[in-house]
Amino acid sequence: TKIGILGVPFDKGQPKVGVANGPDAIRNAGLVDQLASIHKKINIKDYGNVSYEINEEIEKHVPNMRDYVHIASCNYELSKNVERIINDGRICLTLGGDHSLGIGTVDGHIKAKQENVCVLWVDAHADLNTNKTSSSGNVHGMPMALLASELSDYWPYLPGMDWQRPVISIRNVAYIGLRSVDAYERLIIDRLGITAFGMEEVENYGISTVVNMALERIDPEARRSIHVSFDVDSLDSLEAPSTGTAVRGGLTLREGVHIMESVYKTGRLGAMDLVEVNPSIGTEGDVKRTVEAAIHVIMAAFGHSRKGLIPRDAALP
Ligand code: DIR
Ligand code: MN
Ligand code: MN
Ligand code: MN
Repeated sequence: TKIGILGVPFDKGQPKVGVANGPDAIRNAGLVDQLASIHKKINIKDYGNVSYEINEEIEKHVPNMRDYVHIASCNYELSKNVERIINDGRICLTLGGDHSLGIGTVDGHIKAKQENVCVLWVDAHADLNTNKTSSSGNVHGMPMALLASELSDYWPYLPGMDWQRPVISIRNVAYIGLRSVDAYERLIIDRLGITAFGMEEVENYGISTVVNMALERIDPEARRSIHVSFDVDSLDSLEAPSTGTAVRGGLTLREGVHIMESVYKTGRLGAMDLVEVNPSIGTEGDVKRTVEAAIHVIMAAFGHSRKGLIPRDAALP
């Protein structure tokens, strides 16, 4: 397994300070060493943090999209970085930052894999608002609506976003963990028949069946590269309190780990985002618990086994 880590210290998709320090909080807790300990053959390269310059040519304002110029400029750089890391033969692990960065990571993945991608969006929220339906104007509530080809007619012309093509069909997208969905988001999910497993489905079927059904629906032939965009607020707020829009009644850490173990077993993980860890929210203990939860989820994605792994060159000492 070859992994490329990319930090995105970006916080302009939502109003709370601190989420830009998510990537370094996760690194400082020992992410690279822990990943390296999974097995000897794992090869990790940390590409550092993405930086971007404001594109001065972009029209400054799009109605009801806060900090639009930053969003467009950062995601442009991010998409190019993700595309390059995947083309280097690595699974791209992006550490956020707020979830508006999903615009760039999914775009870069799609470009690298010539559209042969499906998306698992693990989140308490659907992130499916347009600038017309959003009541907050926060772009971290909009990335899925920007990515979905079926919704392109609902957007105005977005200056400086012309690179964001091609977009993904909503048929290749599934949600897991939903429990805070706005009225228009629900309307879109129902009208378009989007595969959406909220908490009730997790209760009814169990997490194992839910992940398998989700993957089957978005990639029936089991041949697409899988993009997991994991918002840490999908986890229950007891497991991951240090996040900007925590919602109670969420996934347990075990369920989060189970999702990623199942994805790992497919052998088709192409990119993963771990977003919305905000080290400025909560006590020191809250932050530690949230960062540890994030690392457990990431470790499962790259082959850490709760059963234990036999050494590859297995000979008894
Ligand atoms: C809400 C909250 N649906 C919005 N979204 C969040 O502002 O659009 N997304 N928190 O992560
Ligand atoms: Mn989100
Ligand atoms: Mn969320
Ligand atoms: Mn968010």
